[in-house]
Formats: sequence, C-alpha cells, structure tokens
Amino acid sequence: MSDYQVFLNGEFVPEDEAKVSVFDHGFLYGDGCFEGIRAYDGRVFRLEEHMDRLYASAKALALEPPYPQEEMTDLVLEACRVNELEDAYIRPIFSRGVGDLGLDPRKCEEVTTVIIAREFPRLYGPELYEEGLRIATVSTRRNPPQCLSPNIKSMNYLNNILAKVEANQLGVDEGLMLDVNGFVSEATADNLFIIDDGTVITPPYHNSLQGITRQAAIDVAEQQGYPVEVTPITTFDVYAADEAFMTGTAAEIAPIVEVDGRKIGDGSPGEITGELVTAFETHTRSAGTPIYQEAVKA
Ligand code: PXG
Repeated sequence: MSDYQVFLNGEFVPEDEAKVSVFDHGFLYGDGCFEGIRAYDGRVFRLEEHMDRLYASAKALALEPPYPQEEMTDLVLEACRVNELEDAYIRPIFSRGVGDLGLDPRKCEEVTTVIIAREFPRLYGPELYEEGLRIATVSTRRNPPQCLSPNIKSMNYLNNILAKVEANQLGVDEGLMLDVNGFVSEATADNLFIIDDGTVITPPYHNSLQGITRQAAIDVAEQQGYPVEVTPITTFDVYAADEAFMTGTAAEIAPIVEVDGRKIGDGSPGEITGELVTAFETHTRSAGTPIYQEAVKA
C-alpha cells in the first residue's frame, strides 16, 4: 500500500484511514460533485477553471461547500505539497454527507470534503497514443440538460459508465455518445474533436461536459493558426473527417483512427493532431499555478 495522504473533512490522513460512512449520500445516491485536475512539473494546470467548475457543479446541486473557493484552491495545492508531488492527478470531491436512508438532502448535516492527490498515468495505454484509438458509437445517449445537465460534474457517472460498458462489449477503446437528438455529444470521459480541411471542429457543450482540456485544445489550435469551429456535428461528419481526437484531463489529447469500423483519414494518427499534442505538452509544462513557490519560473 502506498502512503498518500488524503484530505478528509479538515485534515490530512493516511489513505488507508480515509474512509467515508455508508450513510453518506455520495455513496447511497451519487449525490455530490468532483473535479479531475492535473499538475505538471510543479504547476497545477488551469486550476482556477477547475475550481470554478467544481463550485458551479455544487451550486447546481444546491450543495454548500464548507470551504470558500479560495480556501479550497489552497487545499488542493496543499494536497500536492503534503504528498511531495510535482506531477499529479488531483481529485477534489464534495459529497452531500451523512444522512438517513431517504434521499432528502436536508437530512445531511455536513458536506463531506475529500481531496486525493497522487501520480496517475495518461488514461489510455502508451501504445494507443502512438497508434490511435478505435472507437464506436454506443446506444446509450448522453443525458440531456432537460433531465440532468451534463455540465454538472456529479458523482453519478452511470450514464457514462453504461456507455463505457457497451464500448468494452464492442471490443473498442472508447465509446462515442450521441445526444438525444442524434448529434455527437462526447466520449465517456473525454470531449471529441474532428479536423476537416484544416479546420478544428468540436460540438457545443450544452449536451456534453464543457471540458477544460477541450478549451485548452481550442486555445492551442488557435495559437497554431488553425481556424476553430464550435458547431453541432453528426457521425457522418466524423466518418468523413481527415482527423479526429479526444481531450480530457486524464486522457490529455488522444488521437482517434477508427470510428464504427470506418478509418479516419488514412487510419493513422493525424498530422495536425500530432502538432496539437506537441503544442499542448509545451503549454501544460509552461503554464499553471505553482505548487511550491520556488517552482516559479521567470
Ligand atoms: N466529458 C466528460 C463526461 C468527462 O467526465 C471530460 C469530458 C473532459 O473534461 P476535462 O475538463 O477533464 O478536459 C470529462 C473528464 C477519467 C475521468 O478517468 C475523466 C473525468 C471524470 C472522471 C474520470 O478520465 N472527466
């Protein structure tokens, strides 16, 4: 067992002591929200954006975090320092807290706060970043905002997990989810991009999560001089694209080479995608909030 320290309700405890009650509504109902954040070379990438999204998710759930956003931001940095991390995957969580067996959140007196910070490799195996991912459209549709906004990064991921189960059963690397109208939404834990005639295209985020890596990929593409279009797309557009890739904090930028048995472009990771990966790597290692003051570079 490794000996990471986990922040739990006001103190750092060894990970094997970081335990939450079975009556916590996060466990009973998936009632809570979280973030997945990365640090590179001693700097936390787009920390403020992640914390804004965490507090926006909490607000949408009418869940009152026990720490003001600024204090929670400091605690995220502290979780890296306590564990002496320079490169990390950080998971802050607010769950509704301990209540009774009814789902009424008013019975939960104290929000449970957790911050896990540890090393975590890229989501897919290294060979998939070299060779590209094979993905397939799954039958599970992304939950629409009329039912549950995909922009609430909640502790209930069953919609995505059912899609991932289908992708696993299909024997592909990832599942492509459509929205209820049949437009492309996103992958199970990543946003989707296509490249067509040099234009970098991604769907709007009303029917998917507004990914922070998605925005970073848009910024990097624009810096590299590629036009970016945010517009609804269909599977037809994906099949016909020259290149495709996915973005996520855990996955970073992952090239896609096959969708529903159709090769994308020539069936190998795209050239522009490769350029964006390189630019993204430079960006993640040169920007961000320093964990240790001495890590500040001029
Ligand atoms: N869509 C969904 C549904 C997500 O959960 C993204 C897109 C990408 O967003 P960011 O902000 O990370 O660029 C996510 C990412 C994992 C994992 O294991 C990823 C997420 C949540 C839980 C696990 O990759 N969220």
